[in-house]
Amino acid sequence: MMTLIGRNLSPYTRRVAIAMTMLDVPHAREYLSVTADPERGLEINPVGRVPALQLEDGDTLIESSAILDYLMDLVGPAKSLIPPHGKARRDCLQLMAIASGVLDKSVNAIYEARRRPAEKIHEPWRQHLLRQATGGLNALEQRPQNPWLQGERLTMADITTAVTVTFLQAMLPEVIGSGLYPKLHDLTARAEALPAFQAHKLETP
Ligand SMILES: N[C@@H](CCC(=O)N[C@@H](CS)C(=O)NCC(=O)O)C(=O)O
Repeated sequence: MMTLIGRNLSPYTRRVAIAMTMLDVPHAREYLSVTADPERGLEINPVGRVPALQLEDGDTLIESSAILDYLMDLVGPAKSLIPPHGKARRDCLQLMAIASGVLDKSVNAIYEARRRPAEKIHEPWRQHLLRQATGGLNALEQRPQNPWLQGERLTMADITTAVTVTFLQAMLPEVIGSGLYPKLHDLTARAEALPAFQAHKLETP
């Protein structure tokens, strides 16, 4: 059986866990914190990050987008949560890139504030990162929802957006403020009510 490595505190790991449950891909789980166990992080991933997906043939995949690409290929085009062709595929990958870009900037802003001694935090840089995260959130908020970002079928664009918003609500509430992104909050509430999201709730540190 495959093993997904990483905790649900990691939104990148969480989006893979949710997709695996939605797609009924059997898997075990190793709830690794690379902060607590950096040696194990480097064992499973040359750059020491989660998620990683250990396959039955002994290979280990890293990088959530590459792991998702593998999983979508495995389940085939009819079940895939990333549309297989054309404009819908391009659109899905772009929406995922915006949402994961928001995550990258937000995670870096959190590291800037929490991983440095107080006198070494460079507030202008943290603000720059938060402005970039806000740019991505504004772009996602403008996107119509019918009822999902790509129409009637939920895709990885929705999963990535919802895990991002939930992560920000817990970790950077000042950025996602409840009145600021009504459509994103609505989409996230609908997604978080789904059984696959409930099965992999965000952990808090
Ligand atoms: N682009 C990567 C990002 C993964 C990532 O940054 N994971 C974080 C957890 S949220 C991590 O392992 N951080 C530890 C570190 O970078 O030292 C992906 O999508 O898999």
